Amino acid sequence: MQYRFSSGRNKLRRRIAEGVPAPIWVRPAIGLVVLLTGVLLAASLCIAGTGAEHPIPSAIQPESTPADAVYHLSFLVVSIDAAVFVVVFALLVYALVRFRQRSGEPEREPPQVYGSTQIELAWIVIPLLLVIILFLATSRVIHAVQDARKPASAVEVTAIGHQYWWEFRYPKYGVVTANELHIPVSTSARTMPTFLQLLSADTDHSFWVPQLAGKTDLIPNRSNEMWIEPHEAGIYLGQCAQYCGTQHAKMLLRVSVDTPEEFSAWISAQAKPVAAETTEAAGKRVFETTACVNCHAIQGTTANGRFGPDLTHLMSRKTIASGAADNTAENLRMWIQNPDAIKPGSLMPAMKMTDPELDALVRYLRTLR
Ligand code: HEC
Ligand SMILES: [Cu+2]
Repeated sequence: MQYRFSSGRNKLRRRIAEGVPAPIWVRPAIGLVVLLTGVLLAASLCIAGTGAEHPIPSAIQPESTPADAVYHLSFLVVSIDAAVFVVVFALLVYALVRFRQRSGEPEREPPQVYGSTQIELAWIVIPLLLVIILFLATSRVIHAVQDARKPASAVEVTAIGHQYWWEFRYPKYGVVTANELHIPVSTSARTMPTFLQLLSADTDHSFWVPQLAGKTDLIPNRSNEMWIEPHEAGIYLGQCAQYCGTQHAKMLLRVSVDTPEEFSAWISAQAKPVAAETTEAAGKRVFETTACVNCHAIQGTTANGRFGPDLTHLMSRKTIASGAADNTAENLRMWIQNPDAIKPGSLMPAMKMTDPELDALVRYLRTLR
């Protein structure tokens, strides 16, 4: 044999080369390293992207009342689970190391323990106590979230899930809008929670804005309720969390939490119909003489379709097609020419218009502020 290993570090390689099996800890150690790498990688993915520039909605950064209660509860559950994990694994490792078979020792069974009252009691009573703690903490949060009373100052919104977009109605104010929900911030000086009634026009959807609250489904022929009470003004992103068809993934939600002043300004602007006069009469004519009016409403015109989003204040929205594209002239044009170019499988048909018609139409839509 020509193997020449100098240092003790090469003991393992020499043993392998000589056909001596590797020590028994090698495989578990490799497994552990792989597992740890996986866990760290997953954790880094969760943390990455929470920067201000590309906000990824994160349930571990709650900014609203039901969401923070859920977060604190999950923190408690995870801490108890982690403590159990550490204790069980420490005992396991201790037993493995302390009572392992040593070379040279005769092979014999370790002493067997039967019917130890102490041990039996310990592993019945401790888990029982833990389960009772978890049960009480969970039911307290469920009660606080589900049985909250609606104060007189609450804002009421009806959210209706449609295949691939959201309709928001403010019955008290006579406002109908789509995809971008505006609600006021709620401070201790001025409590203004928002109570949502959740309905569906077609199939199951789920309203989920992780930083504001847990998920609640929108189910056909059923009315669900949820409420949110955000403490920080800002934009919160979310999305439909229940598979509802081809474009479920592009059924995004954008919640703008406004100061009370911004909110009332927004509401009164939304409640206004469009002006009767328009500088874009040609585009308006195209809109009113095409099937657009069967699916879309524009308050103050003859268009009163409800199958698609209300377009009265289209330009007050940052995005179109439920967050699928920014609300720019080019995207609007592309959308009307061929919605599938932005959102394949969306329920708006391509309208087959000529270029001049399209241009006029987009110019008209851009006046809907
Ligand atoms: C068969 C019904 C139907 C017709 C006809 C129709 N649309 Fe739509 N439209 C929809 C639906 C449904 C959506 C929502 C699509 C989505 O987000 O998945 C939509 C979305 C839109 C949007 C984006 C609105 C937003 O806030 O996201 C615009 C703009 C629009 N349509 C303009 C038009 C114009 C202009 C016409 C006529 C040339 C037209 N639509 C014809 C059903 C229709
Ligand atoms: Cu959906």
